[in-house]
Amino acid sequence: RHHSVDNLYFDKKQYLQWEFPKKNLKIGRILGQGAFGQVHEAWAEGLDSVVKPEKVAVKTLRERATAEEKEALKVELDQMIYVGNHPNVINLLGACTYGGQLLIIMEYAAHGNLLNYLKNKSLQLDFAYRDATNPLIVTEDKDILSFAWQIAKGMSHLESLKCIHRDLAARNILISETMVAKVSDFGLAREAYESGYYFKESKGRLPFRWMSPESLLSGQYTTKSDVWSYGVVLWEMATLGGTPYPGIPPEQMYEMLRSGYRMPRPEHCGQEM
Ligand code: ACK
Repeated sequence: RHHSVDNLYFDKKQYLQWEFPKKNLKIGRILGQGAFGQVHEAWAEGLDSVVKPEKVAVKTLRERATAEEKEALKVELDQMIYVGNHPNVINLLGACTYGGQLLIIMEYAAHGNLLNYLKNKSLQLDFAYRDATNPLIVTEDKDILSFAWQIAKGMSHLESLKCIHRDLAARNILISETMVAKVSDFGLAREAYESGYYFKESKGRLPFRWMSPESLLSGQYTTKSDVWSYGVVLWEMATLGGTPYPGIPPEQMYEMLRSGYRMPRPEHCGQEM
């Protein structure tokens, strides 16, 4: 009834097409730490016949990674190959698969993740110190409105591929040099095939505040539960990086939602929006 990509194996031929020579890759500093890996900035020489080395992001496993973690990174690469190119999704550029260490080469997002972007904007605007006589309508900000639309387009692309993200949140949206929002982090993503359902079997750390009631209750994920998470992302935008359901402990989330509780309109969100 339900399928996952867990049992996908590497199609060697499909894989060759993405192979990039490791010697043409110059790895730089760590950009961020993921659940089981790390992302470095890097320069790739000869990528797409570009003459000068192109700045890219490279995901690798931490040292002494477990077999499960190795598998998870392979699944992530599978997922990126499957999802293909879209302007609002972090695109795969290549991979190094030889020499026992898997490197995933992806496009570099110069402005980092959306959550940090929002928090910086909040500081710049002196957001917390605004008073009622000088109201600020965050949802009238062109960049923020545009991000909301672009994330929707990226997610719509995933839906068209029957791909469920399962961890959509501002921290998993990256902003490119040219201010394009890109959905990233397919670590948790799963294809749903015909049924449109995915049931999570094992318990990892879960993004409770972004999860729909049915995901919280029974681990059921669909495109519709991604839409719920998208709503929470809109709330993160309207609050310039606030933590959803402030003051509510995660273990009370399900009960609150079940009893009908929903977050109120954020103060700086326009009425119309
Ligand atoms: O904004 P950050 O600190 O920078 O949060 C994430 C972090 O790694 C963990 O995923 C950085 N990161 C990940 N992928 C990319 C990318 N493609 N381009 C730039 N930075 C990235 C990001």
